[in-house]
Amino acid sequence: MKYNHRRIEKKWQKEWARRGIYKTKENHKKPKCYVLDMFPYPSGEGLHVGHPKGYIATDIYSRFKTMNGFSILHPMGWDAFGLPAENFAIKHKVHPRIAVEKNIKRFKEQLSILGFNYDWSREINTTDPSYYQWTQWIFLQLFKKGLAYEAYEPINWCPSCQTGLANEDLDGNQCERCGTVVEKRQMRQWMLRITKYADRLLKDLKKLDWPESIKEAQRNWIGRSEGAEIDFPIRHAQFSIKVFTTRPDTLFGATYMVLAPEHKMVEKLKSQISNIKEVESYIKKAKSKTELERQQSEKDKTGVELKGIRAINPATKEEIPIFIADYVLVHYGVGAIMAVPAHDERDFTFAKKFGLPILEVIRLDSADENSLLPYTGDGILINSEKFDGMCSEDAKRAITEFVGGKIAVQYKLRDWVFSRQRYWGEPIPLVHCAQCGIAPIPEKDLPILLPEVKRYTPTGTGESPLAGIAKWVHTKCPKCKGVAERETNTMPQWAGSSWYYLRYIDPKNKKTLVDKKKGQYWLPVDMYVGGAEHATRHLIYARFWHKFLFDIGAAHYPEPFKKLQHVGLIAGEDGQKMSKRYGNVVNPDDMVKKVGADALRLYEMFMGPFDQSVAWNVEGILGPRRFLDRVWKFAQKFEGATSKKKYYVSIGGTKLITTEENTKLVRRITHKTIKKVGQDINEFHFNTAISSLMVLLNEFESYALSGELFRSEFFMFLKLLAPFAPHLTEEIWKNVLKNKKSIHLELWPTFNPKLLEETTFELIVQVNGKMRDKINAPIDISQKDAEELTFSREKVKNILGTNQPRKVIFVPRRLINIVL
Ligand code: ANZ
Ligand code: ZN
Repeated sequence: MKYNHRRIEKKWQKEWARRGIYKTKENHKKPKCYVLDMFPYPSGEGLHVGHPKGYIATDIYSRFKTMNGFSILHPMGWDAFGLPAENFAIKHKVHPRIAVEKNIKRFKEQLSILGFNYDWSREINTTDPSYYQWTQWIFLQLFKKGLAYEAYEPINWCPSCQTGLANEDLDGNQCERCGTVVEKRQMRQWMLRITKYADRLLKDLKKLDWPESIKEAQRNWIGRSEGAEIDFPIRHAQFSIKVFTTRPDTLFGATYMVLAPEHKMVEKLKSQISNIKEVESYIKKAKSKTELERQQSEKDKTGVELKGIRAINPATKEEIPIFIADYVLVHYGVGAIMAVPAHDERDFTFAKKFGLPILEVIRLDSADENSLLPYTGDGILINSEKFDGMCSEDAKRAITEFVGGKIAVQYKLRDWVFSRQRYWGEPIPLVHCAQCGIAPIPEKDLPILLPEVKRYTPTGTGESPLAGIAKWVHTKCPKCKGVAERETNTMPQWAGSSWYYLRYIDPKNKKTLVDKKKGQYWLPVDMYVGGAEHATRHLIYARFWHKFLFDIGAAHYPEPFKKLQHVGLIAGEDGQKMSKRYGNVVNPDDMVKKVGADALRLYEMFMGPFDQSVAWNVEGILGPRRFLDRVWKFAQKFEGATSKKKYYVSIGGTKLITTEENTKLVRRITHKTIKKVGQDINEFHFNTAISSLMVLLNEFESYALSGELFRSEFFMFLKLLAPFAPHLTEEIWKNVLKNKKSIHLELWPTFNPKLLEETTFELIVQVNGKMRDKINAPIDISQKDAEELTFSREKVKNILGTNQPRKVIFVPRRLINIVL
């Protein structure tokens, strides 16, 4: 019989679903393993072969864990609110709800043909009211704790998507969704106080088993700096201007001061600034630049002096000039700096351009006369009066104290701009009442349903389309029962994905977000797999929400995702990103039809190291397919073989001394493979796991083998292959080997450590010192047996021809050299 993947795969998928073998078994006595994929947003284009790579990995991993006796939670769902779904709907002129329904259906079909072990009874959809009811509930809790607040600061505005965006939604200065350069726009918005969690988000990274690169990205995004705030008095004035510095040890070298153009002191000192026209025109120009442009204007530093006013360096008591310059950002630190041109790159360039004094106060070695400026490292103080000779470390504290400054910590992380002026999102559950101000909707009235509308395209006025639905907007205030208006902004696409993994634990619970006992059992997620592009977006937001939910007792572990693995992309055959735009998309459905889901799964895991990107290769997939054909063919030898009957397997391979020896040898390799494949799956080294399975099959095929012994080795092999090729192995397991239970409910084979000890070695065969052959030989083989083995090899016979060896040199456990 031929290996007919179409027949086999459909059949088992149906059978598994009918028997519910992948339904989560929540046995609290067993160890648990929560395996999670970053859930997809169901785009209209469907899946290409790159998308399932991570899903194949979690499928293999969770099957492996199941076979190792764990209770497994391996769910799937849809992240369906937000801009991508809405932009798709607008482009194709269908209501987002309809588009999302249709796309989910298509995605689910595509996933189902790959034979995944998802427990679909736990499927969630972020746009389902029974789900977003709880997203709204979380918002209410944030609001009640003062962590959600209204603000009017200028925020990022995408003129194409026509909505406000968070810093995390940008790629540099562009909208991450559509690539348009964002503008700053002052508007009312809802913010979440993520900065309150900055320190914990940073500290707890230590607890996580994540790739170092992702932890580092989060550290940089949070951007903690320790330094000091120091007051610089203003000459002839009653007040001073505060600066934030990480280098108080350089204070004696502060030869001027720089304020952000937006700094409120400029307005306050206006009457004393003699060149106010020039100053104001500079401010106007600076405001039109994006933050990124301002930070990047590295080479050409611009600025204007505030003529007529001067500050006093609190250490030297000398008067110094004050500038405004756009390289100082208003929202970082306190929006003002002391400039130390001798020890800061930016200040150095600026001072050179404006001819300002450069005073060296730090040297690496106080004896070194010609150090190159700017020197930005720590060192020994000079030109700093009584602090001369002190090291930077000590001087930081001493000088801060000396001038009455205070230790301060700054973060780059900004509060999260949480409102969108778009239709397709969770309504924010608040009302605006003339009497009571902002009033939260009572929990019992959740969910606040997203109303059906005819027009859902953005208004462009800065208002959400919901603002146009008078019937929906006008409501009663829950506090005073008077007339009130609903909040019309919606939540960003990140809302639903910031807590979805919690809901899978208890998806149908109507009373609470997640039952406490269940939460305690399943949390944290043990293995989370997804793209690295989420490093400073989803993965920061979800950690923030999780910590908040933990604080209010709604989640049951301080961190959501204990271990994280990132997936390397699969590129098109041309090496470019796989996309309709480049016409290089490979469709998984076609591949499954052609070579089968098992071969596709195997290929994607075999292509290269899991976390690296690789290009698709049409030929490449045939290798794994041929491997499966060989497994199939080999299995046929067992047709009808019962456990009692002795039988003999040989594909005409080398007969190594005796059949018993052969079998022992193969048995040992099998146990080695058990160890290796287990380790590899645990570490997500799927490619090497597969290659050891391929090697093992080669061994099976190339030795004459016999007896009971071998039958159990082949069983083990199949179990090792089962997570990778679930359909083929199940077919052989049940229909060829006549087992009753599904192979996927079997226990993972254990290896016998004794068998791992080497009993053979690779005997190198040389003729006149040149390597000609390699033979697997028993470790204690005698010279006589080794010679016999060597001279019986075809290769060796051909080389020797009629020549008689002059001498044979044998090095035990190494080589045999035939000298002619
Ligand atoms: C004096 C000084 C001397 C500085 C020196 C550095 C080196 P991080 O590490 O990124 O926190 N700074 C402070 N506020 C700023 C703002 N709003 N815009 C631009 N730059 C600002 O950097 C902290 C340093 O960046 C601070 O320490 C300050 O310059 C500058 F040899 O103060 B420093
Ligand atoms: Zn946009």
